[in-house]
Amino acid sequence: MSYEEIREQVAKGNAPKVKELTEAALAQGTPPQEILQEGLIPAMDTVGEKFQAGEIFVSEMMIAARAMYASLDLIKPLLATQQSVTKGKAIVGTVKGDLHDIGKNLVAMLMEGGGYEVVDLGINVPPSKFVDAIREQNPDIVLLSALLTTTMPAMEETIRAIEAAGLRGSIAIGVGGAPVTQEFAERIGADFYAPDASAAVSQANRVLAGS
Ligand code: B12
Repeated sequence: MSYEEIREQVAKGNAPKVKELTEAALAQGTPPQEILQEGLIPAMDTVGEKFQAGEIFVSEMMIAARAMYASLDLIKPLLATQQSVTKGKAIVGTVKGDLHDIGKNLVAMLMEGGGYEVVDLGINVPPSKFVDAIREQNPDIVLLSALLTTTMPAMEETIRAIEAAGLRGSIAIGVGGAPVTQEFAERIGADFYAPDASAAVSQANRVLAGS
């Protein structure tokens, strides 16, 4: 098993092969975190770039994503049990109007792998649902994902709703997704932005450590 092989098979969308390679890697004692970081995430990055360049269609992108999930399904339970003490609780969700969840799921997964307890609210999450979840779950961090320029304003709406509910002080808010930038994050009053899932974990660590 090599990571290159996993990346190639994810990009090709060969779910049974990806599952087989993941099983073999795990049987050899490969850390699940590494399969995610070295195999799945770079594979999906490449697929996204190819799509943007017009080299592949959405259908091929979706088939690649399905292959990625064939591996993620095996890795996820292992990531969650690796850590015995949690660093904190995070709520994640894709904002209102937005149905993209591949990136959000990767962030959720790496946060779990990084020692956080994660509550995933799913896609198309209205501001009121984030507010209710914060009341119920009492998280340390709230992570908002958006993949469309037209749903970026829903991130700001969500932050304003959290403020209006008087809950802003107790949590750190992180934002991300392909169209989101550091500058946008600052403008809407988020605590941090990260360009990818592993940076999301280090930013969460940094913000919670108060540095
Ligand atoms: C897959 C996909 C879809 C799938 C989504 C399936 C799913 N379950 O997610 C489907 C086919 C449903 C879809 C639909 C649409 N899509 Co689409 N889609 C994509 C595509 C090809 C890939 C997105 C993706 O998953 N990338 C891979 C992941 C791993 O990357 P990522 O999401 O960016 O996440 C990473 C980082 O951004 C970051 N991150 C993500 N979230 C967060 C959150 C936090 C807090 C942090 C810190 C970090 C972070 O970490 C992640 C991992 O490293 C992109 C093109 C692209 N190259 O981005 C278009 C794209 C996003 N879609 C687009 C459009 C226009 C649409 C539609 C409107 C199409 C239509 N006309 O119907 C609909 C909208 C539906 C809706 N209401 O949401 C446009 C958006 C244009 C724009 N600027 O707004 C894009 C850019 C394509 C394009 N070039 O035109 N889409």
